[in-house]
Amino acid sequence: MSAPTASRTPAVRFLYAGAAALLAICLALLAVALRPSWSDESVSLTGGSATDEVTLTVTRPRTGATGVDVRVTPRGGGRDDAPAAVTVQAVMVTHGHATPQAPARPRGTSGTYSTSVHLMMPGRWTFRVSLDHGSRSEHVDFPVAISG
Ligand SMILES: [Cu+2]
Repeated sequence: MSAPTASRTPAVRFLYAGAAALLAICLALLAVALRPSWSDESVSLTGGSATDEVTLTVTRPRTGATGVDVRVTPRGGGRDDAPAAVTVQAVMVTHGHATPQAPARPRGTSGTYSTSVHLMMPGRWTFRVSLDHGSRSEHVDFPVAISG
């Protein structure tokens, strides 16, 4: 009988306000959690071999064409040891497909190279960076999640 008036008590209003605040926090957290799946933010990963530190940047980690930047830093510190040629290939091992090996062209800054690849589908790709040092060559693999 007294339910309508009881639901207007300050305590109940306080609970509603609390629930609304909690819902707002949940939605905010969900937005943050889901953000990478639709953002075009570039992805950078650093790996390397015994002689080179390699940083790979995928400028647009989505299906389609994306720019790929490679930065090579010889661990010895010597600039003379820069690779003669750098190529990038994206491989989807589980599906058995791969992009052609794309030669990366040197850019203005020493040790930086750029190219682009075309990714046919979303999923987990491996970006294989090959460094040709003439007498020896090395590969560094970077796993990158690509969204649709
Ligand atoms: Cu695939």
